[in-house]
Amino acid sequence: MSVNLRTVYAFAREMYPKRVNKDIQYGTAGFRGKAEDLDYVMYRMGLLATLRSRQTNGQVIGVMITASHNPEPDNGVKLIDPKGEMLEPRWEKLATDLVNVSDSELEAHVTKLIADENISITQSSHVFVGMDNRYHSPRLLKAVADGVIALKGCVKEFGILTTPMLHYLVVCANTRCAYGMPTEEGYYKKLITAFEDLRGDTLDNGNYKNLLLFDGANGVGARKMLQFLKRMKNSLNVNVFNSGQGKINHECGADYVKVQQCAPSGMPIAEPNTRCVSVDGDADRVMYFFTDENGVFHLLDGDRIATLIAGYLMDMVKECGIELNLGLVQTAYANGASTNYIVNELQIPVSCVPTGVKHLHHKALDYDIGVYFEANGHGTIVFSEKAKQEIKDVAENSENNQHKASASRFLKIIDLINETVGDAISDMLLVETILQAKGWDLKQWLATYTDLPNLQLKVKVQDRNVITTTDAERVCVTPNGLQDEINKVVANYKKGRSFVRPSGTEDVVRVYAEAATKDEADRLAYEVGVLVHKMAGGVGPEPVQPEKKIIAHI
Ligand code: 16G
Ligand code: MG
Repeated sequence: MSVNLRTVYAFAREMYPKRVNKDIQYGTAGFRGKAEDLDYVMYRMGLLATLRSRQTNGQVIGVMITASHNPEPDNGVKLIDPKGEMLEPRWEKLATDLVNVSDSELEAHVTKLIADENISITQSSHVFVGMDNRYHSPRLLKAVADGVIALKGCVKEFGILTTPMLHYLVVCANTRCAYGMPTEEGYYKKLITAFEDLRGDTLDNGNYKNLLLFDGANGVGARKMLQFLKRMKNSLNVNVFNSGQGKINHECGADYVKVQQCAPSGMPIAEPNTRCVSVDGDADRVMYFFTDENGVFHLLDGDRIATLIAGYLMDMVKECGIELNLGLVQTAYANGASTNYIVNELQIPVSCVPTGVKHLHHKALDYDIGVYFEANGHGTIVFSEKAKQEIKDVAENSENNQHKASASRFLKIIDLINETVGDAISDMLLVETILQAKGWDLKQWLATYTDLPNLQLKVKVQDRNVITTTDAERVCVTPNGLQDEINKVVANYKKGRSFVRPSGTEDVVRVYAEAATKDEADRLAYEVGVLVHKMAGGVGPEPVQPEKKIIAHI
């Protein structure tokens, strides 16, 4: 097979010209921006995915078109590596370079990339493409597909998918179906079978009631939840809201609920204490919440979900009569109270890593059972082959009937989990399973520990990269002296903790602060915000004093 690279240039010039001169960067969430500026980016990511597939001996690479929790006019693209992981960092850099060359340099650039990476152009290549339900996604999907075709690669379009579904499909295809069938039906079947087996016939249990209000963020999560319900035997009573009539993520979805600390629009006022759940626009984040009888809103975020799951899996390991090393991975954003609870009450080891799914996922692989969650609701659990094998052995061969039964249940739990990446629907089905098993309502879950009050601020600076950090972003290295000043301020607050880091998705520096009371957390965030503004080249006004009402931003 020969590939005429002139078609690469011809397509670019005729159909996907680069009209944007500003350089862009493949960040933690791939490329994101206004949809009308992204056609050339998509086309070039089609090229890159094809080359990555060839470089990995023809394994399937995923390309997801979504801007996740961003507003409707935005879109974006993320590449998925063969094992279902985020694109390797070295290739992120290649993606950035490829997107920023001019149209006339493109052909030569691709030729050089092929030579540098030693890519065999005769190697077959496979690219799976999925998209969210934004109205511009189909146009952008076509651009990705044309990129693949320009390099004579093989493209399979799956249409509208959640991001985690595409991760699942990539892994299934690359493991020759060992992880499941590489089809949308295969995905539903795997999760629903496990969930319904675990759920049994008695749906209500203790304070656990079989009713859930689901906020689909007007995104793909809503559509796919409805597909789940069509295929389920009434095992979970879900009322779906924000199912696509409104704008994606507009006053709804997991990010809105977390940042605004309030219930989304588009949902009825439910009976007090009704269990509610929100997912984000591409359904890879999940948040639980409820409003109590006094009208007070309560959020159960990624930290809570992580503690619930880790505690439950720890018990399951014991019930199987085996020993496995289970650990939890968090970021600096995890509430200090959740970390205390995990370490001191649950006695589970915790690691802290920099923000971004790839860091959490990678660290979680160090454990036999690695639970990872960001406070924003993105997370999952990964099991080592050893863990799976030991549980399977007990399920098949143990002479202790209790161990055997627990291990069989454990295997179903593993099937219910989308190990490839955080999956809002799979996580939700797991939380439902655990709450049902414990007979808990959300109040009981909330009572496990009390969050420390906290606040996040963003500070605009000339160049956010002047802030560099170490120790999983908890310590600021530059500008010189900033960390010392932060330490001095933090020392004045009971249970005070604060850190600053440059955002990977926005042109701002983020400030996080927590302390014993809400007022103190607000004041600490403000004081650290002012330090950043002063010492890191702040532009625009200083952060506003808490007395003048700070609005929380994440
Ligand atoms: C991206 C990351 C998410 C992280 C967030 C932080 C992935 C797939 N997503 O959405 O994990 O929490 O960025 O944003 O890695 P920030 O750098 O702007 O704070
Ligand atoms: Mg998302």
